[in-house]
Amino acid sequence: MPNYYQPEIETASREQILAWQNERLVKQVQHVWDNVPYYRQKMEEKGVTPADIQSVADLHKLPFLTKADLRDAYPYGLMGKPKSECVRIQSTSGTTGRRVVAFYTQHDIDLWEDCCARAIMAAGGTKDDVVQVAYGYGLFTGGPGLNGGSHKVGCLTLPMSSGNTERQLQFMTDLEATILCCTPSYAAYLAESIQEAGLRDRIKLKAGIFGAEAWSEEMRHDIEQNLGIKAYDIYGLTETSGPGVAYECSEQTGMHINEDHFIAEIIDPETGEVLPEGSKGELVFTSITKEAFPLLRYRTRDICVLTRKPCSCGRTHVKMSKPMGRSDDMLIIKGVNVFPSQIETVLLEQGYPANYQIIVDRVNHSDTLEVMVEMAPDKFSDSLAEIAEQEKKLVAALKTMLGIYAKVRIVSPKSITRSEGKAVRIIDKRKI
Ligand code: DLL
Repeated sequence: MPNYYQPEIETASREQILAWQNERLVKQVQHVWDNVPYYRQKMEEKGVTPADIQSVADLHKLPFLTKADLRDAYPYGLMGKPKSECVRIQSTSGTTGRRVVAFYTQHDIDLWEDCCARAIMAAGGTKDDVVQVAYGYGLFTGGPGLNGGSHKVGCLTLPMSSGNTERQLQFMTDLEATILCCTPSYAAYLAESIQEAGLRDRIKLKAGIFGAEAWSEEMRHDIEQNLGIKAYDIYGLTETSGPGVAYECSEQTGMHINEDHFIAEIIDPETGEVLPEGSKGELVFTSITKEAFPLLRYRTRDICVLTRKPCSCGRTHVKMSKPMGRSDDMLIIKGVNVFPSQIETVLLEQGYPANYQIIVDRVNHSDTLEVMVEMAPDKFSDSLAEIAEQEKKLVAALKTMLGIYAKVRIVSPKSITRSEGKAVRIIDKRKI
């Protein structure tokens, strides 16, 4: 069984990584120029030809691609290989506009699964593990990606998909799953259900690989405590193949980006200017090995920071911070920028569970912000005065974090709908 910790790649020198990137980028730009008329036209409009791109240092000359381009080119306009050479599509879980559809050749699937296998190895996975994949299967990339990675590592793979919590717990206990893969919100829900069913002693999990949505350090801490595991972050998006673009190692201080497949840049989301290492900005990816959906300079809308500080795990690939929000998820409330992650941090710091909803509305031409959160089990009270006191404390903590007033409503445990996939946390009625 091959070992998917690939030291010659994952701990390669900076010079070696750059050499791979330079060579692959030049090849990829030519491939796109020859096979993707939509992007070729964008290059021509900017007066750029493949001859202008000789190395990563020239990357900034290329035009950006955005989600709007993906929608314009829907469904086949950005395909880099004929349909006859593609074997799979996956699609985003987006709820508005046209779905984003991504294509894969068998080569693309192999590379994608390699990336997921690296993530599983980095979380301590070996062929002796039993991996419960509780991400959705089907069009969503979570299930198929981790499933393929788990096979490559040689783990016994439980392709559960999301939902049916009772069955998840039965398989988790009977088959003694050791690694759980799902969204962090579903992991929190599973932890809650395990507690309620009194199954904690029968759980053999040692690690979880959680991603696909924003989750705070506080939420990580809670999940780790409640399940008795180490919880690793994993990042990716359908447009770049799916999960496994970046993943955490034992240091848990950010996710290593698979730089032999993707070149990452951080840009100013307003001006598009490339920012130096350590700056906070929008993450942009260029895929340098994908054939069927070879996106160049794709703007993710995710806001984060890149760092090349040496990592204790020995991996040399650049690390991205947890996304601090999406530039298009950022709420502007009364003119103030509010990231949902800031609200989550306050709630968890104050000992509330990660079951909350943020409701934004406009009343009499003025924005309103309301945070609904479930009562913490250890703060349970049926005294209205006591609840009002708790709400007052939260209002003050949110004001300190956000700089604006948020109405707080503490509701009874379990009254906010649980999510089996990505959680729906924001209801912005101003858009409705
Ligand atoms: O969510 C792929 C994935 C599946 C990643 C399973 C990890 C695990 P999309 O549905 O296309 O793909 O959504 C991509 O989700 O741009 C981020 O905004 C968000 N996202 C993904 N991973 C993380 C993470 C999958 N670890 C969008 N932390 C991305 C925060 C994440 N946000």
